[in-house]
Amino acid sequence: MSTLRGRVAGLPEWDRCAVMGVVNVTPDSFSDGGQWFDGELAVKHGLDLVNAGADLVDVGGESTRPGALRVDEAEELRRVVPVVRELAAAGAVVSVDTMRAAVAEQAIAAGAVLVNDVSGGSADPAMVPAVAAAGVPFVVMHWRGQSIDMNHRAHYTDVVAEVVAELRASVDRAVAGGIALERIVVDPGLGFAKTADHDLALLAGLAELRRELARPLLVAASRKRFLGRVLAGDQGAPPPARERDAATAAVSAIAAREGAWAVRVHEVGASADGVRVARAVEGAAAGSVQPAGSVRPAGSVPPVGSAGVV
Ligand code: PMM
Repeated sequence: MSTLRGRVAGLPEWDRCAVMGVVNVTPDSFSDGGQWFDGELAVKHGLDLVNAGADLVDVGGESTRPGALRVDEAEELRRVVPVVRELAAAGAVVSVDTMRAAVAEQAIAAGAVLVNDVSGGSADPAMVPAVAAAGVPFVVMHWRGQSIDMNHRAHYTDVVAEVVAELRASVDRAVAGGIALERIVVDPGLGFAKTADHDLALLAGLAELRRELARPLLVAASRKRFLGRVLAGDQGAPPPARERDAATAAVSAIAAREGAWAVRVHEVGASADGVRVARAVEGAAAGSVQPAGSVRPAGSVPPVGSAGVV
C-alpha cells in the first residue's frame, strides 16, 4: 500500500487514502464563508469533522477563492493559532493552510504537524526555510500566482505535463531549501489558475501525476467550480457550493482508487465512506478481501464480509 500512496515521514500512516477535513476560519471562503469564523465554532466544527471520520483537519485563516484579497498577517494569526492550539490539544492531527512563514511557525508551535501552502513556498521566501527548520511535512500545491488574478493564468497546452513540470520545480526548490523529500506531499491545485476542463484533465491524469512526481498526492476537489459545472451540464446554473458534497465524495472515491494519499474535503462523512469503499475494492483487486481500515466513529461501513451485508 505504501508503494501505491507513498508515505509521508512525520505523519501517521493510514492503510487507505486519508481524509483531511477543512476548517476555514474566514468570513469569505467560497465554500463555507463565514460559517466557522468564530474561533469557538471553528474548534467545534473541527472536532465534529474528526468525529465524522477526518484523519486530519486543515485550519486556514485566509480565503483563496478566485479574486480574493489577502488578509494581513496579524489577522491571519489571530484567526488560526488559537483554533490550531485547541484542536491539537484535543488530540486532532492538525495541518495549517497558510502562505505565510510566520503563521506556519506559530501554528507549529501551537501543535500543527503539517504545513499546507497553496503557493508551494512561492508566496513567502521565508516559508521553505521555516518548514525545513521545523522538520514538519509540507504540502506543495501547483500555483501560478495570487488569487486576485489567477484566472488569467489558466492557459496550458498540456495541463497534466505542465502541472507536473511546475510542481517538480517547486518540489526541487523546497528540497534545495532544506525540506526532506520524504516530508513532501504534492497537490495539483484544482481550481487554481485552471478551468473546469483543466481540473477534469488533472483528475483523469492522477496516475500520471503520481508516477511522474513519485510523491504522495493530495486531491482537493471539494465543492469547487468544476463540480458545479459538471452537475449543471452545458446549460443551467451550477448548484451552490454547499450542494456539491455528493459530487465531492464521488471524486474522493475516484482519487482514492487512483492512489491519492489524501483528499481534502469540507463534508467528511461521505468521503470517509468513499475512501473505505475504494480500499475494499483495492483489497479485492489484490486478491484478498480485507477489512476497510481503521475504525470509523459514525455511520461506519461494516467490515467487508460481516453479517448483514447484502
Ligand atoms: N484549495 C483551497 C484552500 N486550500 N489547499 C490545498 N492543498 N489544495 C487546494 O486545492 C486548496 C487548499 C480553496 O479553498 P477552500 O478552503 O474553501 O477549499
